[in-house]
Amino acid sequence: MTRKTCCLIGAPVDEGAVQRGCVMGPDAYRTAGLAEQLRDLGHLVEDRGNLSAAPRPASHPNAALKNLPEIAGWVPVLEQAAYEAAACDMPIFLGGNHALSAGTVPGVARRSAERGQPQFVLWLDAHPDLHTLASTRSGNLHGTPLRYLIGDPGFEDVFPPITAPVPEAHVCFMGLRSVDPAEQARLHGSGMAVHDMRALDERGVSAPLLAFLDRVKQAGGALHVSLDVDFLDPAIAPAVGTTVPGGATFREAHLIMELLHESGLVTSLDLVELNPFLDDRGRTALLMVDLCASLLGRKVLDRQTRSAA
Ligand code: 4U7
Ligand code: MN
Ligand code: MN
Ligand code: MN
Repeated sequence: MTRKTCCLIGAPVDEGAVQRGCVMGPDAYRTAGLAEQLRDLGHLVEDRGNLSAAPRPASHPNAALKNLPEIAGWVPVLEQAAYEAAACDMPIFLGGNHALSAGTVPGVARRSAERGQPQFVLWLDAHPDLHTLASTRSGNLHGTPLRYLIGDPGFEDVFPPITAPVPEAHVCFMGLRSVDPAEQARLHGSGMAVHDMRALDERGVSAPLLAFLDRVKQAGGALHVSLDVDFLDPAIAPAVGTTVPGGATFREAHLIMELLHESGLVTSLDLVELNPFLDDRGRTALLMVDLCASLLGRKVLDRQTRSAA
């Protein structure tokens, strides 16, 4: 197995979600043994500690928006940190709520653009997070990062202009099961690959994922994976503010990680939305660490042994 340098970057973004507590996410992953698991797999692990950001003055006519100055402060800090971390084989951003991807994805995409590599994004989530600042009804900014990172208008003067927007045709969603009307309107007729839970029920996870991975490979692309805890069924992953029933099972999620590992295409990863305050004896943190280990090469049997058996 190829040994990688994995860089852990804590992004304790708490503002922007329904419920406070994601601030504890990075430390919960550390407590759950993320670094140790990755080292056991033979990787080098550099824990770069946690980032912090001061709020920046920001305003917008949508009165529902919550914590706009806090997130406006986080986004450029995360973008720069992600750009720097992308020099590492495998930057792993430990959230923090999903608003952080408005910084991490543009940051890694800027690095990919410099390398001449097209950037792709796999969004594993119950939600598409495709609101603009104007369309969000809840005002929770963790529902907006994807819309910003594909370079759509509506974020001017709040978040920085994006150097390397991810083309919408390079985005793949898996696990959707809660989509607001404004998001549905943006998805309709877009070039984004949309695999909602129904599609996964009908086709399984492997065919849609392999089709997307093939496109990434053909393009010589870099692949960022953004894993929202609520992608998983709340019965196995209760530590999240936005539980939606009918999520991915333990095996569906692991199979995705195993296929991602085998593809060798993943270049960066967000682990987002873990709210340790809502966890049950650490089980969600442990499951997320387990999934991360599968993405980085843990398997029960190697291929040859499996097929010979
Ligand atoms: B997450 C929601 F209305 N769409 O805008 C909203 F359903 O990062 C949820 O995926 C957003 O957890 C969820 O508040 C954001 C809601
Ligand atoms: Mn999300
Ligand atoms: Mn979600
Ligand atoms: Mn959420």
